[in-house]
Amino acid sequence: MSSYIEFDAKKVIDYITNLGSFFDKDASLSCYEFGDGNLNLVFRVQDTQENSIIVKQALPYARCVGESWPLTLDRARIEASVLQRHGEICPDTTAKVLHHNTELALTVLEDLGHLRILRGELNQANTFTRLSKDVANYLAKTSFYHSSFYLTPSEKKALVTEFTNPELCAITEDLFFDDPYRDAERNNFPAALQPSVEMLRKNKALLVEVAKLKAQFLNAPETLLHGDVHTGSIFVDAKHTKLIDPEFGFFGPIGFDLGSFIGNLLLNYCAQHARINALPKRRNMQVYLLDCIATTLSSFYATWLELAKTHTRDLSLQADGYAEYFLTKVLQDAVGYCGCELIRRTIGLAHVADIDAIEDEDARLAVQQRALHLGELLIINANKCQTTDDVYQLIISFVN
Ligand code: SR1
Ligand code: MG
Repeated sequence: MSSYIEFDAKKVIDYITNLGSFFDKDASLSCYEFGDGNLNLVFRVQDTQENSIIVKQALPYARCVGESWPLTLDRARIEASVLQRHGEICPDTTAKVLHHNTELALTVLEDLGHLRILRGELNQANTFTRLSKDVANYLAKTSFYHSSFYLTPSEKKALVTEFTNPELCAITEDLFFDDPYRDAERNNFPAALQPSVEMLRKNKALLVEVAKLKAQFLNAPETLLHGDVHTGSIFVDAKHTKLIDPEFGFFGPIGFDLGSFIGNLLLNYCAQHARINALPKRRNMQVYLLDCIATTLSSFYATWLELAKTHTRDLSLQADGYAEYFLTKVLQDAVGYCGCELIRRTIGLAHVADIDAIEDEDARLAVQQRALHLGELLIINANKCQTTDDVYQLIISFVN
């Protein structure tokens, strides 16, 4: 029988005290819950000497909707295991797991409270020079070392089983690929956007491309993905970039995480049209975001190709030209998933503060129209891209 119970601040303190691992024996501990995400409880436990840890517990339902949306606790095991595996490859860019209890769906993590959540920072027009290189390095290395280029077929198959994550994948399958393209109860957009949404749904070429992207998501266990690389899953400061929250992790298409990240940068790009009135300042921020996208693409590609040339263990996949062929498909997938992210964050269930916090209704609507249209254009043109430069040129030809 499961020993799961939902924790409150007092139970967290008792649990951490019993573990006896993180604070002095006689430390006076305080704890508060501050989670504002869609799914989990998040507590900070601290002593009086400025030592602190994070305790994250999965609830048996989606927090943002309530008990009417039951959700597997297994996501906590997946999240801790992805963090551990990705952390072995990229310790500097992955939040550190200090302890995990699968029965309680509870994970103790390093406290990253000295850093800031990237989404909030971009919304304040704060920029980070390391961001794109760090994220590209994380995405390239974690995806290469969990791919068939590096793992033996039997190692990979065992991991695909270990990281089977059907309930969380189902959320993405529905919210990312289905709901936005039909009348779904969970969709969320203003009535004034209805004509644009209807136009989008009538675009048959778009629906075929979305079907291909969904099929790829369902059928291509290329690597162990983070599964939810949005700008709320990244802590930053001038010297650090740390990825958190890979509870949607599973073996899926490599382009998915890359596309999600770029999609979130583009959501911010669209939002800046309404967030910053002064033109030079707005342009500077938007140029920064485009630079970030260019660097993420080129750095991801260069790192992956170098790893493929020097560390591919599968004999057939070492064939001259195969890595380049494979990466072209990854880039095309990324552009498509990027477009899907723009669309689902605009009209689906889960939005972004970048857009939703724009107070002026008309300005917000204009941004939503931009994001929707950009998403559509990227999806239907994704397959024209052969190189990272093609992807960048495609993006800058559609943003303005
Ligand atoms: C019910 S979960 C909604 C969204 O939040 C997560 O961060 C994922 O992006 C998911 O699609
Ligand atoms: Mg999350």
